[in-house]
Amino acid sequence: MVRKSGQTYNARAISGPLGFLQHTPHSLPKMANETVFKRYSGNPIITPSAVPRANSIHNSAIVKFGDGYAGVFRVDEIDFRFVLHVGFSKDGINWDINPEEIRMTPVKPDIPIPARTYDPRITQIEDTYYLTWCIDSPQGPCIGLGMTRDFKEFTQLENIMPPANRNCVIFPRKINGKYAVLHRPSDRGHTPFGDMFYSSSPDLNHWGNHRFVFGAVHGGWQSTKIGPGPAPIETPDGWLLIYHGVWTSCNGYLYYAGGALLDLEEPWKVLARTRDYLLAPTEPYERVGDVPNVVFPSAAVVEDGRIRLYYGCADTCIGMAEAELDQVVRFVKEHSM
Ligand code: BMA
Repeated sequence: MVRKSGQTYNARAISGPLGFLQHTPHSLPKMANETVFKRYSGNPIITPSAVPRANSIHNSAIVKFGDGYAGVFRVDEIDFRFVLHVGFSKDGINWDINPEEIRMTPVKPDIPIPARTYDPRITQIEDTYYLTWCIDSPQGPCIGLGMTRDFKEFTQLENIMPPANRNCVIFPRKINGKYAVLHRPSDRGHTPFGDMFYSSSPDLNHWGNHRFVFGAVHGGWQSTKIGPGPAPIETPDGWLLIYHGVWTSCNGYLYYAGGALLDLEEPWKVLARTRDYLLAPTEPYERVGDVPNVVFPSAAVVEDGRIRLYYGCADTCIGMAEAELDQVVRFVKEHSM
């Protein structure tokens, strides 16, 4: 079966338990110790072949949109410009990615249009989709803010965070009457540290009320740094946050996905946080790529009580894993440190 995006090896189509089409590769045994999240058998779902000038496509944002899905994709091009592309899908698996990069219209003429942009997250608040992403500015990485209602016209607002900050995601509703974000201050390089902070704003422009949320933990998969992943998911047990944790081995960084539950009204209060990871780089497409041994969770779509987690694989392509939302919440509580 020929797929528009993604898979290049031979695949057989079968009906999945949810009616999704699943593709079972013939030859690759699963390497993973999977707990709650199960990888989609046709992973990786999007590869650089989906975009004409892509060297890699990874760490991207996906949301429900209309009767399908929309996404903003990190594309590192063959001249190593990092740009964002919009894409659409009927089923969340097969994607049409626009070959042209997104050109945003700034609300003020002096908002700098960045040359290198990466790691977008999208949050829907009412009928508007807010985009946060990392901008490589001459003074270091900082966080940009954009908005769209239709994924055709994008408006660029004032940057949310000055340098140096590399990860930021907006909560899907106001908390105590204010917009709220989780973000991760960093340095100008590959940042061998990093803790997560909460900030809020009355207008998406002025940010304050900064609170420490949680940080790296000595020893293990989240010992070097952590950073927020997809927009937090509201549950009766708190905000479910899927985040990345990094371990420094003798051979460099490895990226994992973990989960936390944060207080609904005071999200800087951590109710639970996994000591066991949710996902580790174990599959060949997660182990081998431009940056080996990376799973980088960046989007979560919840439908009918199930989460589809989209994640960057080895800074090269995009994978997807699924789980029941209540099982993820239970796992985070039962495997909390
Ligand atoms: C982070 C970002 C990500 C990247 C990750 C792993 O600091 O640059 O874009 O995926 O490192 O390489």
